[in-house]
Amino acid sequence: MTAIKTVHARRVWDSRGKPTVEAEVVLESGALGRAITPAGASTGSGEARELRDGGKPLRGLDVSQAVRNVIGPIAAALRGMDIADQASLDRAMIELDGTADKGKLGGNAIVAVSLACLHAAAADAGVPLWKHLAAGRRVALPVPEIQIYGGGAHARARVDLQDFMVVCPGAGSFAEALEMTAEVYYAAGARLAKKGALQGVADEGGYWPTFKSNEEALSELVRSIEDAGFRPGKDVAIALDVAATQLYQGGRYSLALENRSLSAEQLALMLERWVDAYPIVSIEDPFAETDTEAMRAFTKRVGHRIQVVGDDYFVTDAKRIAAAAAVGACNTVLIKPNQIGTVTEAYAAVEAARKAGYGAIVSARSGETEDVSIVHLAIGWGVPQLKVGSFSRSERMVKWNEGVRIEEELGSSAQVFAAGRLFRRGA
Ligand code: 2PG
Ligand code: MG
Repeated sequence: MTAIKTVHARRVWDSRGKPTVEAEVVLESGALGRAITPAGASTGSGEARELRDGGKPLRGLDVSQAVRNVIGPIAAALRGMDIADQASLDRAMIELDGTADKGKLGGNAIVAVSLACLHAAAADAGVPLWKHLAAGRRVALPVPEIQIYGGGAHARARVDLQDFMVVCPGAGSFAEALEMTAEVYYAAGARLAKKGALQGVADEGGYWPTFKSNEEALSELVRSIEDAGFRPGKDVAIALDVAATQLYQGGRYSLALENRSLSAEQLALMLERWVDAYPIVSIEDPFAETDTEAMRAFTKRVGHRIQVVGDDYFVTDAKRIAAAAAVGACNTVLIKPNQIGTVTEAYAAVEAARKAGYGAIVSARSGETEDVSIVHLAIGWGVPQLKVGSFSRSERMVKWNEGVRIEEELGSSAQVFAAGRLFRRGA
């Protein structure tokens, strides 16, 4: 056994310039693990609670109490414990916190320590984190889901839908998927600039467009795929994150850009029409986190043709996944460690998805850093897809580049890249 010697934390800054928690775990062997907590903008109400200081400085967003909670009570509880026993480490923090939403110590304090422990265990074993998690199993690179236009809470709702993304069913490798996406990203930027509709980039590095309707984003994305020399749907397909919890007001879905509000049924019909008309292979959070009936009905209608992904709807909670599976709501789960707060619980969500026969996507948050843990989690846990935002800004590129390195290291020992199998659409 290797025991934990010290647990330390400090305030660092995320990609929106907001304070966040970095944790560092040092072992008796001298091995070190470090991790930084990310932050969402379109958050589910069931997420582990971020502890922020409130008050005037830094608009209330400082994390000094969360940092003190790591340096004080969390460090005292974990000191001397076995780094190889992640479940016990996480359980110790959950019990020390004692609340349902981790709000006493802060989900942002706990998840940084949980991930830092995992990194320390891998460092102690002298292997990269993905390898430590894979424990001898053959692994594959995840299929990237990459944003081209950003909207919703990441671009002041300039378009109502949050993420217009691409996946590359025509790619034979992770590296090739990135190369194809780069071509589409450049082509999309060039089209927007020509139209005078390019306002900059949104929080996750996708273009911040001034489209007249949400559907215009879809038709422009199809043209961008063609401009880049690819066949829409065959080589490169579209994935959406509606992030519909953000649009939900008084039981209806508000599309502010188009000045209209839709019932769940009308929204379902619109999305279904889009699935017919555009090469869409995945839709995330098509309805609000509380709208199980709409999720269930929509999955029944289109779930055999496309991925229906739950993000705010599941908040990486194994119990919610099992409950949704029992009624047939969604068929794929987004996995974000900071939504649930510990590595052990995030992995339980991966297992719950597997048990339900659901797909899974490990995902970054809109507020990110240079931390690359999620790339290793996706590979080591055998999760077949990875969502990291767009193809610009280094807090995104650092993760894509980490995947490039791991794919190179794996060489021919990697399992087959699954993009074609996952996303080749008959229609
Ligand atoms: C999402 C994420 C990432 P946020 O909704 O899937 O795109 O956004 O981190 O703001 O919740
Ligand atoms: Mg989402």
